[in-house]
Amino acid sequence: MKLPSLFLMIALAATTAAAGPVRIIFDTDITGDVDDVLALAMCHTLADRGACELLGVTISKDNPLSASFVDAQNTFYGRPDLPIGVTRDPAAQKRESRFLPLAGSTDYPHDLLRNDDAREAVDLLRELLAASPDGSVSLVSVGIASNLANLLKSKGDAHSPLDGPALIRQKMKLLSIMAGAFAFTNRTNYHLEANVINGIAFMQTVANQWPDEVPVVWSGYEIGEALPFPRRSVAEDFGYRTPHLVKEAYLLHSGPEHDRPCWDQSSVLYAVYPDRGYFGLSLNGRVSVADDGFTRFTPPGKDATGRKRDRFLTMTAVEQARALEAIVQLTVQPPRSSGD
Ligand SMILES: [Ca+2]
Repeated sequence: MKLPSLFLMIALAATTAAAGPVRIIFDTDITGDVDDVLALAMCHTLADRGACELLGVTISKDNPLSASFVDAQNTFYGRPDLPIGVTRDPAAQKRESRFLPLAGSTDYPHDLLRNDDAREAVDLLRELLAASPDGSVSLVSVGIASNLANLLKSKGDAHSPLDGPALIRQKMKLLSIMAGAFAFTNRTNYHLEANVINGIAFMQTVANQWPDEVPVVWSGYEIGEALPFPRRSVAEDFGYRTPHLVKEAYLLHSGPEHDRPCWDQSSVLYAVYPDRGYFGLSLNGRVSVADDGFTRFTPPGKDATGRKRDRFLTMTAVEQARALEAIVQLTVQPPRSSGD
């Protein structure tokens, strides 16, 4: 009995060490579309519930109000000191926003007011990864891939002697990325998705250079498109606080008569609850990004490299209903600090 028990204890200890709350970094292009705001709300809720640890937020597009808005939202959700990094890559898309000016409202006090005062995104990513246990970090990417590409190109520094790919290989367990399209959607089987076409070279760098050892799960356009956030929840479920930053942002972007698809929220939900039956997964294979931005999935056996790093999300009708309701409830849940 003694020997099997010891083995069991060691096995359990190993499982427990790997099974703590997933450590999340949220990489967002929070500018044009509002699903990033709802996805960030979900990240805070999931952290409030102890389902994940939220390490920081990095921003992949260029708008002078992006860091200030994210700090306002983090403060609103009780995390005023959550680190924020912004891209300073001149090739990153500049983008106007209907809702980022809310950062200037006195309704949402916070102390990071200028992007210049935020961290540089790749420096922050490297610091957060270097300080994390091996194999513990899931990166949720819901915008263009400027920060991911620049992380891949990064060299050893004060945070870690490892270069980008080696640091990713050592510290990360998953890349959960909203990008591309992997089914007939938007009336075509050749949908060119925004997170790819607004920075094709960045996404090609990720597809070509991301380490084989760290799985990549792609949420294609078709997944979020099938998850419409209900306008009734926007109207009725944020009433615990007035005004409400998420509700105001949603209404400024989409108005009251639109059910905005939950593209970005799908990648958050999968990263934190990969095995709860919200989504199915394709076979393991390989995603490549063509020069026009089309994402092509090649199944195993048909890929000359034989590499199996990539899968994409699928959804049955049952999974769709469960995923949407989970996303809605995680988005509208009041912050833990609410009512203090
Ligand atoms: Ca986005």
